[in-house]
Amino acid sequence: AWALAAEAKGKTDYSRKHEKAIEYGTAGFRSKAVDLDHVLYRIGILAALRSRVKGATIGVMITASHNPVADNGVKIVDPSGEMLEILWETIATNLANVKDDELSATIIQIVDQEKIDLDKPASVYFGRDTRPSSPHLSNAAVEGSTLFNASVKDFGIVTTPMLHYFVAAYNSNNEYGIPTAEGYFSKLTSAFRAFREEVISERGPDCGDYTPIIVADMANGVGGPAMEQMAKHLKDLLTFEFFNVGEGELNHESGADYVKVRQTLPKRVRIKSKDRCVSFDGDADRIVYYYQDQSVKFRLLDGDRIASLVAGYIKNLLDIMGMELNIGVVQTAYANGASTKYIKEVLQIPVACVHTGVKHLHHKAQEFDIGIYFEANGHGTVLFSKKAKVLIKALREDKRLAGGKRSAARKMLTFIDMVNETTGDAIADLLIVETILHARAWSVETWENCYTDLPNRQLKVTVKDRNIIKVIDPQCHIGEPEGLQEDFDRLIGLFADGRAFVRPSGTEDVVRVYAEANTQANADKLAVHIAKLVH
Ligand code: 16G
Ligand code: ZN
Repeated sequence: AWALAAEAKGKTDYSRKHEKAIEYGTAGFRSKAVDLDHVLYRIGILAALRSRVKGATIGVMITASHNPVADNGVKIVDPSGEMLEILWETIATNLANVKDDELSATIIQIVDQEKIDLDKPASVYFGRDTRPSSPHLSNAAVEGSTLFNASVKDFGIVTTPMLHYFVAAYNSNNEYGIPTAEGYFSKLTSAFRAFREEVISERGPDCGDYTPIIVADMANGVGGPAMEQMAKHLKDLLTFEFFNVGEGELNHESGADYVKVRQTLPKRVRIKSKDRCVSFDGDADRIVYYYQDQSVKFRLLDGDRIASLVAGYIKNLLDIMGMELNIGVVQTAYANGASTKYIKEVLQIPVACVHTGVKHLHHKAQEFDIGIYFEANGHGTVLFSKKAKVLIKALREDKRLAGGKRSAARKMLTFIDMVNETTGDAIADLLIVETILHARAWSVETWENCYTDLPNRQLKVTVKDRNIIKVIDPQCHIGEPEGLQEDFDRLIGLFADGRAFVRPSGTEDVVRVYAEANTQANADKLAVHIAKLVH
């Protein structure tokens, strides 16, 4: 171990060239790409160690998602495709920040503390996004893993959710799927096709207001090449018109984050009124829908809308099956109040609220038999417990039951094959939404008519130290500075349907403000006043 650790330190290409501290946050390490050489190299080493601790393949994804092209980042994928365990986030942060002189000793310390047997085999899967800095950073990580005798497999440019899938599939001995791009596309698209056939055999080919044409903004990210492959599998069922595929700067004036935050069309996209449009983010783990209505007004259908659509449909299938499963929706404080009300009161499904960050939503969703989670920004998926899967399978096989019930069970099971249960996945989520719209014979407008969003506004405030603000619960009530929450409450009380909160961002040096109220003017006003109180 000492010999390896000494050799690790010796790689001067990957020495630490600056003193900036970096933290393994909710989305892994993120920073300017030029500052990341040593971090990636060290993460490669850490992945090789982690693989031995778990006795399984570990994933390393090089991406900075929706951030500007000059940024980059990395995150580790744990064996069943989930995010890195919290304790190891701290280990990763420490390893990334130690001085070159301390590198060997830190590695030895991890090896000792975690009782790692370096003679055991290790295996690491790599994937990366379309950033120009990604191949170089990927090489750095691969070198780290290779030095520590891991067998490495580099999938090249793939979506983040695909890498999660590969890791989960391989570690499940192919039970979850075949760990190749072809395995991924064929799993999802076969399920999509089977579902359609089930629906058509029941009600005939007429699909009412549903049209199979989708305008797709890929933000010049990994979604472009992946979706083009996916589209080939389904060319008889879905027609795509792609924009921002390999023709401009990544995430620049396009993509899910741009569309959601600015509430406007991405650039370089040409659409007609009522075209159903989607935007992915740079690593294709987020999706939002939108269209332009007759008066050329931009209409957004974000993660909250997807959650409500999916929850409503699943509830419907469960009702047909006569099955009492414990189903729930998980949201954050950013969820539009109207969506929460709709899910609770109209769909009669419980809603849990958790802190921002995918891992919080994912963990909470695991508490339900069927947990549906989406952040308003378009990241989300559906999780099914073992119990749910076993019960639904039993129902499908029960020949005494009425055909309708068994058909609903077949639909649920193909639905499960279509979702990516490891993480939010723009491609899988697109297939889910298209499946439900087709099954319901809905246009994007019918979907939107389920409820009316409360007007809302988001702002950023730059302050000296954003961490002075401490939120004490998922609703983002303020614990410190003392008295600030009372000031907020007085202000919010003056607005009909008013709700507002602030939280320090985990990814930018700003405090984020969110406000909603009965009118856009009031939401704007409330946001501005709240921002002033923070200043
Ligand atoms: C990260 C999170 C995302 C969250 C966002 C909030 C993951 C994989 N991603 O991108 O879930 O919505 O941070 O950013 O956890 P903020 O803290 O800057 O508002
Ligand atoms: Zn992303």
